[in-house]
Amino acid sequence: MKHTDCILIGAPVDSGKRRAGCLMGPDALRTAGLAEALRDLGHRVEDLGNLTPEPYSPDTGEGPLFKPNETAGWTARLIATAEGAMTRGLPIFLGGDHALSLGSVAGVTSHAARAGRPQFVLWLDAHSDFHTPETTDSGNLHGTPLGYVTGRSGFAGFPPLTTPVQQENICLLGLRSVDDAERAALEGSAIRRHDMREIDERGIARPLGDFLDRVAAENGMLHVSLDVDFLDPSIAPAVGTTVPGGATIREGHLVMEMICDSGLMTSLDLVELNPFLDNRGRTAQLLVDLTASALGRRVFDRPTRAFA
Ligand code: Z70
Ligand code: MN
Ligand code: MN
Ligand code: MN
Repeated sequence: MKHTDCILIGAPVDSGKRRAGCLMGPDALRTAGLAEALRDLGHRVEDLGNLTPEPYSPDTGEGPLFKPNETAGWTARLIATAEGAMTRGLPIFLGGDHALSLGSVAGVTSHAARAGRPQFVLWLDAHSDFHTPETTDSGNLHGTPLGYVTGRSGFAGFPPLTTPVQQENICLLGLRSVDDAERAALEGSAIRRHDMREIDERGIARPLGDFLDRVAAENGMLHVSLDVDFLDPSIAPAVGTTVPGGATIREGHLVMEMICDSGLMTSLDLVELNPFLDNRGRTAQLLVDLTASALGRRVFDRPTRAFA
């Protein structure tokens, strides 16, 4: 097993939606033993502590968007931090809500462009998060990161995007809540998308395996963005937007084990954990266990692989 330099980056972003609590996410993940779990697997772990947003003008509360200026400040800080961390190891962004991915994904993609490699993104989420500030009904910017990083218009006031992620390099897995405007935009896009019906019919390993094969064939960098609501709320209750019918513990671990076996992951987000809503820390603990699976924890030393 290859040893990795893991860089933990606390990103207590809570401006992406109205219900507060994700700001406690990074410390809940630390309390659940994330660094220790990774060190036990033989990895080096450095914890940068918690970031703050770059200075921003106070949000007035006017207009349809919730806290756009604060989120833009976070985006600027996260782009710079992600670019720097990518030169030193594998950054793990400890959220924070999914608005943090405007910055984490834009930053790692800018690094990949400089390295001359294509950036791929695996989005594990009940939602497609493909809104723009012009299409969102809720005004919640955690529903917009994939709109921003693919270069959709409407993000005035946000850092200009240096390198958009190519639509065909994005794979959405776990979808079961997509708004009308997002569905229309996705259907006109080359983004790969797999809803829970497809996962029920085909299993989760085949769509994921096909995507990982493409990343490998193109020598791509792979960013994995894990939203807690990818998982079923019965096993991961600590999330503001619970959507029934999510991934099981076994599907979650299988996804992470396949990612590990591929050797392709270059950065990771753990987002939308709201410890205020957790049940004795079980959601935070599950995220730690899933991260350990993505970085080499397994039942047997030699992996078994049912799907060739
Ligand atoms: C909805 C919106 C969302 C995460 C909820 C929900 C977006 N599409 N994203 N939870 N992670 O408000 O735009
Ligand atoms: Mn999300
Ligand atoms: Mn979600
Ligand atoms: Mn909406």
